[in-house]
Amino acid sequence: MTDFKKCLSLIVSILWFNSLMAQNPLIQNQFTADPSVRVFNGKVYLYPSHDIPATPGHGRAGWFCMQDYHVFSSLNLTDWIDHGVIVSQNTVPWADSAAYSMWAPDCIERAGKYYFYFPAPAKSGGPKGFSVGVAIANKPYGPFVPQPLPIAGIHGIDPNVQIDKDGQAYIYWAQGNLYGAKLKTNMLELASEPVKLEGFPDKGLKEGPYLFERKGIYYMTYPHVADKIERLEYATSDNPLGPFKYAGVLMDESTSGCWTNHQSVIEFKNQWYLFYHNDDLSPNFDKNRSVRADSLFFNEDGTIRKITPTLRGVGITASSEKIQIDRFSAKSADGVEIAFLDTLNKFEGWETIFNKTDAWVKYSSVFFGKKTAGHISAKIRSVTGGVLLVSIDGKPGKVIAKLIIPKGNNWSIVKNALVSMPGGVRNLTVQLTGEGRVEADWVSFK
Ligand code: FUB
Repeated sequence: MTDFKKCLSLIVSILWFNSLMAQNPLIQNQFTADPSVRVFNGKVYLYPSHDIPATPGHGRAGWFCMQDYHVFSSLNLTDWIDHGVIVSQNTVPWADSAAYSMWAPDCIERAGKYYFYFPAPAKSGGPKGFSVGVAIANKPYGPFVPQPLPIAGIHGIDPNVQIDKDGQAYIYWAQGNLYGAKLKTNMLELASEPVKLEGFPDKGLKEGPYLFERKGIYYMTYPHVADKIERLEYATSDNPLGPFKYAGVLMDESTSGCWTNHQSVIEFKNQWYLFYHNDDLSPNFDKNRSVRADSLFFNEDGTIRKITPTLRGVGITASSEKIQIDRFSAKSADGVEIAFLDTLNKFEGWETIFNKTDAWVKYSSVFFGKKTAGHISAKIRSVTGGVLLVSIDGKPGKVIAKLIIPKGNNWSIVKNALVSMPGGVRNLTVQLTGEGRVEADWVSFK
């Protein structure tokens, strides 16, 4: 495809589908969990589970409730396009359409076809527990055609498929422990007897296997209940089916208490990333989860540095977008609160509340165009009135704008000329000067 056609197809897809921009969590207009992320043809595709709240007659209250899968794509890890539903419990011939248990999926490409793997309980008369099905498409975003039957020989959840350098495909899944087998080249049938993978901690639930290879080392990543809730760990091997050797913790247990976590790892444009989930948009019910991403780094010896979850996440934010400073990279020790804009509709997102002199938040990696003059605008309110200083490259750094917020109870858009318009990718700091209480939804530069 020529560059012009690629550009046109991106514009068309942005107009036709839902375009979303977010830091962490990545998708903020619906719940997403169990991210399996792939790079296909230079684009990042996110295949998550789709949590929904159970309602009478639809799913079990207080438990996971999932009836379908969406796929999302991104060229830059900041802007995501929702391509809509690709597989639903109502369209899989063998699946129980009343189960609401379309758990963690995966997708892989082979010879120009895309194979989407998903666990689900079968209709009555079929195998008990979870089976794993496959749906096939010619494009990463579908349309996907579900196969008439699940894969024979697999009973469990959280399928993960990898194709090794020699072309051999492997499928992994979980059933308390982690299991694996070879797949035939049709990607639909097992080519070897399933084996229980060895080398992981004996005690505690393990699920969500996700294998990747780097420099000849096979990394098996997985959530594990080492204590009370899941944390992310990894083990390594020189063979896709092990035995593996426990290598450490990728991410500690969620500080908000989300019981599950679930991960995938990709390299995109020479940077490695961990995708995982937490309960950001549903802090009181951890079965309605949201997908996040953070950068992942290897040590010289091939071990992975433990990842600290951030709100800022990954990717570069254009200065002309609404910059959600509540997804900060750093903040002052006190004087900053983050709150939902509307506790009855958490999909509205968050606001930053500055309530102490000199309180600040830093938001990294904002891309400024090459203009030499411009304006800042911000959605803001302040019951006391107050002044925010906006600076780059430090705290306070070089001040580029001052926002004088009049006293009032309502949100308004406050606008001011910039002292100077920076260029390139810069780190932004927003700081309260003097006394007062100022609430900010976003800031933007034009
Ligand atoms: O999303 C349902 C289940 O929760 C997944 O299959 C597990 O990995 C856990 O995240």
